[in-house]
Amino acid sequence: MAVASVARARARLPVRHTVVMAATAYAPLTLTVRRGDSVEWINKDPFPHTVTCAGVFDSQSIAEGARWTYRADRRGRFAYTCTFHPNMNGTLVVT
Ligand SMILES: [Cu+2]
Repeated sequence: MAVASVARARARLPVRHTVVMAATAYAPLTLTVRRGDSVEWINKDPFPHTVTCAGVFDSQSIAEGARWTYRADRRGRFAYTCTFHPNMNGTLVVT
């Protein structure tokens, strides 16, 4: 009983992180999260963007003012891009 209580107390609740898309850039450029966390991208530009890591995640088009959330269930270092703006790049690190 006592051991189970300690384990529960040490369990970490998932965290929700935010990446802003503005001026055709992701901020922060690199975000490190723990597996199980969520990341929400918010588009503050007046045109659409995507959050795309081939074979891992793809938001499809995120309209002006819209948001997209990814639950980071897979560990690794994921370079992603916007399919509309190939020089718009970011990295999600899931530990
Ligand atoms: Cu874009």
